[in-house]
Amino acid sequence: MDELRFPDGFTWGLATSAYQIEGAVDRDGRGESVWDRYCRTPGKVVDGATGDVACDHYDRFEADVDLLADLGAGSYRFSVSWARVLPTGTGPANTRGLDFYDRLVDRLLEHGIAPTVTLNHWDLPQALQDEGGWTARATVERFDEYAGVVFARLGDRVVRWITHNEPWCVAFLGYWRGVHAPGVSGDLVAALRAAHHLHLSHGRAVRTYREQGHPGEIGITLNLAPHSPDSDSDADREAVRLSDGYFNRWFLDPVLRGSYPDDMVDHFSRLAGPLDFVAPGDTAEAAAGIDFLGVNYYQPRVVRATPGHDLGYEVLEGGSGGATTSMGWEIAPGGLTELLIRLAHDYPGTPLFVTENGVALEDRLADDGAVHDPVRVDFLRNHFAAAHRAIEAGADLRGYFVWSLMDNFEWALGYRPRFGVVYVDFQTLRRIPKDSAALVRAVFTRNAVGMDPGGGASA
Ligand code: IFM
Repeated sequence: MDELRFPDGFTWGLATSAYQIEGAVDRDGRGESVWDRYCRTPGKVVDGATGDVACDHYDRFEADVDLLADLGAGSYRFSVSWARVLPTGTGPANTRGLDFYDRLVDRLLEHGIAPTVTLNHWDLPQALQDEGGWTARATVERFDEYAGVVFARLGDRVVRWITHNEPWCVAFLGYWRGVHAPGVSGDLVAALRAAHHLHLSHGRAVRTYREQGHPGEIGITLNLAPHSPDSDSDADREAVRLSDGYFNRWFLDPVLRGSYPDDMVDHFSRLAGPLDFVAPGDTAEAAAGIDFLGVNYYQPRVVRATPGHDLGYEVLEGGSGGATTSMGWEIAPGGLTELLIRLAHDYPGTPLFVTENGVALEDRLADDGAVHDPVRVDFLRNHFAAAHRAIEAGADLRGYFVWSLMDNFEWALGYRPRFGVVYVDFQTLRRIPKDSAALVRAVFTRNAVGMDPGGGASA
């Protein structure tokens, strides 16, 4: 077979997030976010990079929407900056901040591109962090307030909402490992508390959305990964159970089943003490009934039992030793098929979207003025095909968003990893579509991916 056709109505799109592309951090009344503060903390971000300018999308959004249209995107996934809308995280809305997203939504719709909007892609207002951030239960109310303001302004036109992006990263990288904002290190209880408040706030925001009565749909995006043991030993298989519980089930179960997994409650209670921040009824609220689950897939996790490690196991860098990206992530399209089939099996009845998938490479502007990224072309084609295999196996996959529309601020790694299908020259901010942009255009416009190995960017 040399062409894989996707179901009619399948959604194809590209994704970004506010702090990674907007810049304009001090414009039109925007408040400080935890990432502004983290970037200014010496030693936290490679090269001391910040999102102050990023891709200057705030001033260039019209041309960026033209680019999306040129790529044939049916939808665009972007996030709203909480600190633009509520500069201190609460109180009166900043109209000028909301106006920006209003213009962006209208511009997308003029081009026939459906807006998919994430409310929390990590940039919590710093004023709320000063009150404890996601470890404070009051932040649940603040998120619900923020969500309600944004729904009220954009809800008539946004077709798809995502409450949180990758709460695992917010909770465990931000409040335990300290490698993301707000940079809290060594406190597992804080991370578990943060995760719980993210779940609860998700449920509250879903309820608010329903109460406001908008026409679109709402879900959450989780970063998920299939797992395998490094060896057949009982210890490595046990490590897989724990790592899957920590990375996948701790986030899937509350929002889709209304409870935390028993084995992981035992495990975390042994490591961190009683989970007394979980009040009766909380997990039922978290499972507010979503319309879809967003899945961000980048690589599988290969796990080895490691006595003495703080979790009792470690995840092997580079996975099983195959090809890797410039960030050292294993390239494994089969993992996407496995993950989607597992979700369809373990959490039946939930429509799925791949809300992020992509690859960081060291792209360069060539002498011919183009950016040739054959590894990304192959990567995307093989992952699209992997998604197609999952659909054939019964997964209810409704859409696929490529990360990312353009090179951008890759958090603590600064601007070195390039994920875009559009190259950004960070000196001039010029956008140059890479070869992979041609593949994306061909696949998006034909709703099919060609698997002819010599086919390059052909659909
Ligand atoms: O850039 C990030 C994005 O913000 C969240 N998901 C993973 C991407 C690549 O690391």
